[in-house]
Amino acid sequence: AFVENLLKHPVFLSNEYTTKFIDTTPDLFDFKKRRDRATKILTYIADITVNGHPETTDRPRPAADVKPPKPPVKPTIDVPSGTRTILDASGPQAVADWMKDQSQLLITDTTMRDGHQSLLATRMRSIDMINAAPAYATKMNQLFSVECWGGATFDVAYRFLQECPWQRLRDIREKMPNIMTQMLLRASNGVGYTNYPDNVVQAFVKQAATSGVDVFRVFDSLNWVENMRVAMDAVVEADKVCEGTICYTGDLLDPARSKYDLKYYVGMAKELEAAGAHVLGLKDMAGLLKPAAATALVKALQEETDLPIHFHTHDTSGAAIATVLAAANAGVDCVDAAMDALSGNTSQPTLGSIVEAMRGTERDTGLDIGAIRDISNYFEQVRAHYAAFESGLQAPASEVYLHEMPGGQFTNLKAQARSLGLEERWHEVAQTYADVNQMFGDIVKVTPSSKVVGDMALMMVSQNLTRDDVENPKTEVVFPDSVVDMMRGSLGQPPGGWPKDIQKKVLKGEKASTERPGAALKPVDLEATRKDLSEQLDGMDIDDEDLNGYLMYPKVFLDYMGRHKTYGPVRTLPTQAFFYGMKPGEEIVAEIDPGKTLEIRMQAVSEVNEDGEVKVFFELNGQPRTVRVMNRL
Ligand code: BTN
Ligand code: 3PY
Ligand code: ZN
Repeated sequence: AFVENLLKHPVFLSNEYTTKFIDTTPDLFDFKKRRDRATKILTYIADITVNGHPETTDRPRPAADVKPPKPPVKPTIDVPSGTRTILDASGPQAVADWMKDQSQLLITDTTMRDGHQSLLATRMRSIDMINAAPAYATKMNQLFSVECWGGATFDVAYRFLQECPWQRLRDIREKMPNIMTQMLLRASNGVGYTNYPDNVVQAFVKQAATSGVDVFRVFDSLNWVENMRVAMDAVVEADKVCEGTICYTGDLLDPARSKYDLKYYVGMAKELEAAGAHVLGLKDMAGLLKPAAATALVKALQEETDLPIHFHTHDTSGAAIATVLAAANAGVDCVDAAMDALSGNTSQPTLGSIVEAMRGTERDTGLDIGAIRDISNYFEQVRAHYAAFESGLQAPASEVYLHEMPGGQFTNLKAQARSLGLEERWHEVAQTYADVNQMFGDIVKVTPSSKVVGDMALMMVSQNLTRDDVENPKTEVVFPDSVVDMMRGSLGQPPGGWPKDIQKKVLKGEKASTERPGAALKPVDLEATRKDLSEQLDGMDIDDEDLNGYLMYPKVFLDYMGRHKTYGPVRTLPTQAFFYGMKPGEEIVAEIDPGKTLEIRMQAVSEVNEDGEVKVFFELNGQPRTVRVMNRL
């Protein structure tokens, strides 16, 4: 074993060693069986081939003849300049000024974040994004930004996709250096579901900026600007674009929903401007903003603030493009859209169709429809691999104006309802979600407040409770923990505060806080946490990305690291192999380091032996390799 270690030691191989090398290189004596990355990846493939992937078992399968997606061809030209060129040369205020000065309708492509979050349960893998990035860089350089990080993608990457979200960001950034990347940040809730201490939010923003985020869309799930300042200040401090964001809810033109009227939104916009936003985000997460309301709202926001406006919506109703065009005609500076193949329904409106609608007008986007088709055709092939995560949603529906569920929550809640046996009662869930909203005082519903409303609605439907039952002081109700927490003030304050009666019933005498939640949370000792984490991981060096991942999601991160030790860099596998393993005779390539590729050929799978083990025979870069795995079925 010693000689083996010596012969493969990089210093030994480099010939740059002295006679002291053996004495000063203790790892030569490290004979613990450390499996190499190739063996780990083969173990993963063997395991999935034999046992299946837990997330795709019992779900619809991709078509039998599905082909690996062919990345869009990128022209052999130098990477042209894009918005990132402006940010790097002149800073975030220059980006904002430029947005206002130019006349094109700017577009953010959301395919790599909200698009798949809203259509495919956030399951798109990094490799499928990174393969599109060079084509974006060369053919889509007129985009304002590419939203490719934040929201639910952070958690899902570690938890379900067995990949590091930071690496995704760095890889996209490297392959698409000229267009600004964009992330969705839930202000003090970071990319999680609860308030974090201020210094954790600050450290997270700093790291995201360092790893490659250019535009931070910062929102609060109750529209409480007080709870956004820490995150916004950190973005400004990092010299990145701070998009202070209003979440739109209700119906601007309905006098019966006067809580969220023009005055309310203009007031919030002014607060965000005063708080240092470079850009004003208008986030219509459920797709409730109707065309006429968009006209009125965009005009008012433009008259009352000096900020460029960036509009985000969802096509759940099928009417989103009408709203986008109304906003564009009213002078909105930038709009969000998803590549055609990942657009529509609960996702963003269709990028190519917006480009065509604007063509030849004063606000022509300048984007190349041929390039859009190439990239969309690629994503169409990508999407075919994620059949297991499709929601089965058949059509847009005006019911969204009743329930007001965010696009990112809709299919999720529907799946949760299914798992509780409430699928046939979905329309009741939708009505109850609306009732809960009114009972809670008509609040903004977006992660995490939307999850709280969803938890309550599912509880009520499954226990056959109506709003009257819940509000009746004589009825005993066991509220979900998330509801108790929200009424306590842990997510902050909604406009006008919580309705007193329901709050009293939920809290059973416990006192609620009206302070900013972060003010009550002790700062985390970052270096002590790093040390503690290192000890939990056998003394591994913990860099700032890992530390911040752990601070957001301690358990999810540790589970990820544990699996990483067993399975290695599985992010490099093609999606088909990742979710379904391989078939005898099949061959794939995985690039585990730049230029270091594994050519993997699956030869055969043995019968199960009496110990329940299966042997899987591979050829790895031409050499035979056998892996044993347990048959767990
Ligand atoms: C520079 O060269 O310093 C900045 C160039 C920026 C070009 C931007 S990218 C989006 C927009 N659309 C265009 O066609 N050009 C600008
Ligand atoms: C998220 O926070 O993940 C959202 O998409 C909210 O719209
Ligand atoms: Zn959204």
